[in-house]
Amino acid sequence: MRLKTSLALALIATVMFAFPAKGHDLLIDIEPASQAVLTEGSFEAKLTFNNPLLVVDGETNAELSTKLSGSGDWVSHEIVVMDSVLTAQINLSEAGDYELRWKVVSSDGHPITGESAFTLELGSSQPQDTESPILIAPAPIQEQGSGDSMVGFYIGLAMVILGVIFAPIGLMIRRRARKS
Ligand SMILES: [Cu+2]
Repeated sequence: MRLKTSLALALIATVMFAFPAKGHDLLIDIEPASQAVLTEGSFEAKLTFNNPLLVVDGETNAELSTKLSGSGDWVSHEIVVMDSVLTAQINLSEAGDYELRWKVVSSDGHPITGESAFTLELGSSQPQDTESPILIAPAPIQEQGSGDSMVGFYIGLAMVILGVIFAPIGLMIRRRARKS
């Protein structure tokens, strides 16, 4: 009975390892483009991935932050994740070279990160605040069904772990039984 269980778990583990690996999702497009020169401090950053990002119960675990070079402070921005697109409304008042850093959870459940850079050039002739920035309220986006797939993912993961732990124990018990 115990042997059957461990064999079943080992089989599940094998199947899980044989079929999943599609690899992490990839960033396929980023706005502003790497090394872009912007003239407006208020803009929308848009990152497009090759797969819908993982959102569990409205929780994206995604982050996007910028840092003015020379200053040590990373500023994180409000983000919205919609399927495979992450958008962030960015409002910067200081000109200069910026680093951009992002983190998302890939559809396979793994966090992936990346960096980019852009330059903000603000003209001194006219104040930048005349144009009202379009603010997008960060509405909680719920992906229906992703919760179910995560439950499946965790059950699968638990089974793999159980299989890894119990399969050798099962074998040991079998060997000992054979010896005695
Ligand atoms: Cu992955």
